[in-house]
Amino acid sequence: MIERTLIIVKPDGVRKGLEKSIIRKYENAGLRMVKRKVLTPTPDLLKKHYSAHVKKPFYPYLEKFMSSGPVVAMVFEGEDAVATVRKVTGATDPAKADVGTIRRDFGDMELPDDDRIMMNLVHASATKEEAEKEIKLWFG
Ligand code: FUP
Repeated sequence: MIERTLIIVKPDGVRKGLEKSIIRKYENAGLRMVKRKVLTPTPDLLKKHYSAHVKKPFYPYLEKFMSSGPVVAMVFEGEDAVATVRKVTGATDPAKADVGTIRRDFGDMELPDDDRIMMNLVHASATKEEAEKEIKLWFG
């Protein structure tokens, strides 16, 4: 089924100049970018985006990291876009992500500024429902 999903190149991905390489990974998986915008997310937007995590002990560090600079929010479209994007993105912890995935190939073994959060280059919607909600939140 043709679907749409949300990708966010996080501040670490932008600072490392990885936007184009990341886009190419998704394009090589047969998807195309249909929306793109650059912004520095506000705490209010992040609390909505990470509503499932907002009460967790690591959340303040996650918010600080995600609002530390510009991110690139994008919508990708294609066959089974949600699952395809998650596969190409790789596991949450870059050290556990499969070879060939974005988080593994472009991630590094450096310790993050704050060791309580994982800086893993991209966010990708986990389910079709989450994708629809997140696209509305980030693109209105
Ligand atoms: P993912 O769906 O792979 O982005 O991962 P989650 O929704 O589980 O987590 C969202 C973000 O919170 C991750 F990208 C990294 C961060 N996180 C941590 O830093 N530590 C944790 O224990 C869990 C999540």
